[in-house]
Amino acid sequence: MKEPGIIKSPDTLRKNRIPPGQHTVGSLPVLHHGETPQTNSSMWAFTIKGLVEEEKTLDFDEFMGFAAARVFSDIHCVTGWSVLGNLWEGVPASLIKDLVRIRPDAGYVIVRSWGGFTTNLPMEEFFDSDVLFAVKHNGKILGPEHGFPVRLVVPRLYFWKSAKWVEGVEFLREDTPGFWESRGYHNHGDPWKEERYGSTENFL
Ligand SMILES: Nc1nc2c(c(=O)[nH]1)N[C@H]1C(S)=C(S)[C@@H](COP(=O)(O)O)O[C@H]1N2
Ligand SMILES: [Mo]
Repeated sequence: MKEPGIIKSPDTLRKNRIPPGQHTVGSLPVLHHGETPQTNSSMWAFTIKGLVEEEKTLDFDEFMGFAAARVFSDIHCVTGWSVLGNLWEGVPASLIKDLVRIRPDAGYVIVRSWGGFTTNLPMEEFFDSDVLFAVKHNGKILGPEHGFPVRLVVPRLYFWKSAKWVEGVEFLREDTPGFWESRGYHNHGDPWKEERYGSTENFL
């Protein structure tokens, strides 16, 4: 099969690629809340639900049949480290538009991961051309600690939006804060605007 062309996330074309308050590190740290799940691809399924005409669940082989995106991106963790120049391979988020009919009143997406982790995005940003469900990082299958078998990658926002061990997406009318977003992190998370932490209104 022909390799897909590489989509360069727009932030990798900046002259200065390091956002304010960040420093670069050489290799990708491991960071998450809770334990690394012992998942495998035969147990894995991906569900698209919420404001869609018909909910849909795909198994790993069905999902992988759509793997046709390569994205070059930088990573910025809200805790301060950045990793420049990552190559991701997987399924473009925009493919979901071909798999289900999204209702016109949908405006937001919540991404759900194994173990209950969630993160929220405006639908428009979820469908940006550089957002993908990655199965490979720098040419290698994801390690268990980095989200195997499938993780989301949202290159233009802080890395907490890049949910590991992702199991589905839900389309919503109202924006609904995810795991970190309801624990004090910014609802949006643009590293170039230093949208690190939210207003106190976000704290329960
Ligand atoms: N399921 C899940 N995904 C997650 C997290 C998490 O706690 N659970 N943490 C996020 C945060 S804060 C970061 S910085 C990145 C770290 O990814 P890495 O361990 O592959 O470097 O995963 C993100 N995705
Ligand atoms: Mo993070």
